[in-house]
Amino acid sequence: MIDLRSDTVTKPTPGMRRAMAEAEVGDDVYGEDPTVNRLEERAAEITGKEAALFVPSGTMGNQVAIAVHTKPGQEVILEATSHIYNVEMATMARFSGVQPRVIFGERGVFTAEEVRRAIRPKLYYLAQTGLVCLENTHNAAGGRIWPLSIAREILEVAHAHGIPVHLDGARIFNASVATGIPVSELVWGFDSLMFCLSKGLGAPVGSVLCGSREFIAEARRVRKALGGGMRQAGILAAAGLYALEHHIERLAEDHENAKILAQGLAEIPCLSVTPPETNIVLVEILRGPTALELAERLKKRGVLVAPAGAGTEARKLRLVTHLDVPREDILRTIDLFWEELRGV
Ligand code: TLP
Repeated sequence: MIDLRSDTVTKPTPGMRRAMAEAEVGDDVYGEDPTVNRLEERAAEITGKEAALFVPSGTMGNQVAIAVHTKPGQEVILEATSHIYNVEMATMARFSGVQPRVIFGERGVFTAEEVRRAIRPKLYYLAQTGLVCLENTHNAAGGRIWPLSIAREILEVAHAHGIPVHLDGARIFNASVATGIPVSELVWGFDSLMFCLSKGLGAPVGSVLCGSREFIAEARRVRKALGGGMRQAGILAAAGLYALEHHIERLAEDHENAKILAQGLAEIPCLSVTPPETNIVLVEILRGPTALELAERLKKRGVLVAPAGAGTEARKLRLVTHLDVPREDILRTIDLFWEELRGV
């Protein structure tokens, strides 16, 4: 099977498995797992933040950040198609008692002026803005890179109002490799960020939350309260450390493959393809089969793709390139699309 549903499907490489098997471990709830400690130190170093915390998933990283930054009854400003708002099961309401205040961005990106307008005036009878969240790269916008200058303007506006800003940086390494801008620069000024080890970086499990020492100390408490205190987690952290050492630069191959895939599919008359900036290709099916039907047909031919958006009539597919999809599989996928859609 050629699995293009997500970069979350990557399996640990032999080298990564060896690193996991050989990891030195201890009880991380006591702070005694040397490999987890090393991963957290390395993550802090790469992102230029004071401290970091290994968490089981991106969702937990984001939600712990929201819980630490906000108070119940506040609002969180974020984009309408962001992962935190759209795909995290209203967890901010469930666990933090806050409500989203959504801005409809232009392909996932909103402006500092829109943020300024969405910030609530300091009136005692209004919900107060507790946090602003951005997402880089923006998943639903097809792996779009947040323009750094706009991010910096938003940081300035939010901070001028005393409001912290969290970055869902699940794929921040894709943004860094694609732009050549170091991660520490892309996340500069953010009060916290989460990045995923288990997406394009290829680790089996885990994300890292980064921020100030004080923020991470509190995040550690919230992670434990949510059931995210892990014990001999060094086995997983070893995979993360391996990924940070061996799998960052190679993301460029995924980006190149995404471009080739997008160019190939764009030649099929019934498809409209958004040119990818990183490793996510969004394809709209202009006529013929629905996304679900085409995905089913491709599955029978050995290619897995994900219908994007809800509903049986949805007409968008998402294809994500990653470490387990070599160039020949990309070319084969284009051929199979042609075979299914010729004459449509
Ligand atoms: N994204 C997954 C699905 O949930 C859609 C995927 O296949 O892309 N932030 C962003 C931007 C994400 O894309 C994801 C996962 C998360 C957070 C959550 O990470 P996990 O799945 O580890 O909780």
